[in-house]
Amino acid sequence: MTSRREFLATTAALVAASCRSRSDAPPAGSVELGPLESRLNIYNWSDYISPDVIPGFEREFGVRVVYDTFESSEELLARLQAGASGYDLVVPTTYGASALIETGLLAPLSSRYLTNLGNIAPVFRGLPHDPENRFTVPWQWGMTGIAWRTDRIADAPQSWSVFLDTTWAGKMTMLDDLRDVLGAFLRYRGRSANSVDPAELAQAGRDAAAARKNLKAYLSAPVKGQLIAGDVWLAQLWDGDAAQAKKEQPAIAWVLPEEGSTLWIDSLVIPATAPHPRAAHAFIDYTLRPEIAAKISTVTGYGSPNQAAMPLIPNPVPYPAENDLARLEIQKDLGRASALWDDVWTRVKSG
Ligand code: N2P
Repeated sequence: MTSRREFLATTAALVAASCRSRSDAPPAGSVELGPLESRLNIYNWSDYISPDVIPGFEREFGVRVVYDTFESSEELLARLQAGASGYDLVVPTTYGASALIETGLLAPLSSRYLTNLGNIAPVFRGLPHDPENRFTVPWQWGMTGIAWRTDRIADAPQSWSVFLDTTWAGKMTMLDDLRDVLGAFLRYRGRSANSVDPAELAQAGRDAAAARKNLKAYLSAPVKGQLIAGDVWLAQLWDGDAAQAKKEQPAIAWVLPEEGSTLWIDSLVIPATAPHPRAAHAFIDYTLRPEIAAKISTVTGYGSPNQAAMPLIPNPVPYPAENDLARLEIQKDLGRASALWDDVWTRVKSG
């Protein structure tokens, strides 16, 4: 069950954010940077951009872009925590951004180069992971739920317990993501997906281990091909990736389980060691243009935090309705308890 406290915490954060931004306080930093560099190195989640955006930016700005992708928050955080990565722009999710800010791994943004920042909807500003919008510009937002093949499974899955049921054993996958997998089983037991309680986590670990026996694999974005091919019938998946798969296989649907789940906002950030910070700002500002932001969300199937882009998107993801919000939590950085989560997850995976 979602407690009233959690509901209030999520909605209060969103409401506080929209109130704060109405004062239109200028973003904190406005340092002057050097001239535009001729290179830009981007590290983003896979399938998270419209393919014409990079060539469009390269042509207009005369900057050559190297674009690499990753599949999980852990992959991104490990890369950045290992030292100078050479990346100028990366896209952490909410809790990843908090962790990077707290460990001093990000450069503050300079608002003088971000002329299109005003296009970001008030509800996506001043969020708990970056209350003064000093380090992050929201890229896409989404939710974790269940994608399934309506032509193979008649009834929509309602609950995270579907992964504990043997009916579809061997035809199911969960995300290769500890926050999503353990988070789902915490929600299933009526707990917070941000729990740091050892007993609650141990239970989530036992549930995840039981579910693992029914899974074909842990697969994140790459599961789309298997859903389309019919090798997987039911997958824990993010809403936009499910929407992308549905474009190729209309029998794919996506649902938010009744016990609730997580809502996340992934942001563009600049690592403190970025070799090309001016080009990074130019790219952020380019993607904040309504027509570019609209192209991105049209292709990714994710929600756009860019309110000026919304009318240009054919089927924009509407902001979650109040009864959905009541079931959604924003993933928080777990601080020291991350080690506990890692431990539980390692045991689940090594089964
Ligand atoms: C897009 C990945 C979604 C990001 N393929 C999950 N935070």
